[in-house]
Amino acid sequence: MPVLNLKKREIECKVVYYGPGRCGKTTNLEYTFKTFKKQIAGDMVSINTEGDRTLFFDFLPMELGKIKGCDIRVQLYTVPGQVKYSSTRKLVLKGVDGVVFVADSLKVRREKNMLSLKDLQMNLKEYGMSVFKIPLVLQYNKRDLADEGLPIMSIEQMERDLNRQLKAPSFPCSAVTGEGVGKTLTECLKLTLISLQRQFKWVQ
Ligand SMILES: Nc1nc2c(ncn2[C@@H]2O[C@H](COP(=O)(O)OP(=O)(O)OP(=O)(O)O)[C@@H](O)[C@H]2O)c(=O)[nH]1
Ligand SMILES: [Mg+2]
Repeated sequence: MPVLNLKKREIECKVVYYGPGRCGKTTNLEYTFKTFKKQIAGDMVSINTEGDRTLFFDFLPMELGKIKGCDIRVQLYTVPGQVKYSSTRKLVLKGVDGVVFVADSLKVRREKNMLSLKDLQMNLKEYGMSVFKIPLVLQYNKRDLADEGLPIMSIEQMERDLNRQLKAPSFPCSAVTGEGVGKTLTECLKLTLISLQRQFKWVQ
């Protein structure tokens, strides 16, 4: 749910990076933090990590300018992808306005991608939301691993596995090189803001 503060003329919304463990959610946020300085409104905060594993969440605040005289603030979050942190994932998803689903292109992660998407669908459902209706973008991450000779899935296969019914915008990406990171986020923000404008169409 976006939060509207009419007194301060501010709209605050939340975008969550979801996906299986080690798919690259935190790396997306780190790249965004390094690269999109103009829109970043504070430090990136990682709450409770163990090595490069997220145990709670990462957080990055952004400011996107104004719509109808209201400042638009977006908070980016990542969930912990490891299966055992199911309740934390659900908690982080609370009040979400837009989702980037990060899938791992490695062939060995195929099943994990599909399970995580199912998990997203279930958690949204428990908050009365639908994966088919929420602003959603899919990211096929780690495309660079093909250059290292590692077996990755084709885009067609990932589309079949994850996007046949959703028909969400999807982007090939490498969160380490940054290729596709900005495009993914921009599309998700665009969809989120369109949905926000619909919800706040009465704001003068
Ligand atoms: N080659 C390559 N490695 C990547 C890419 N994205 C992430 N990684 C690596 O994959 C590992 C896991 O990345 P994270 O960003 O920590 O993954 P995560 O999705 O946040 O994982 P959890 O916090 O456990 O849910 C790290 O070693 C990253 O450097 C990518 O696009 N290409
Ligand atoms: Mg992480």
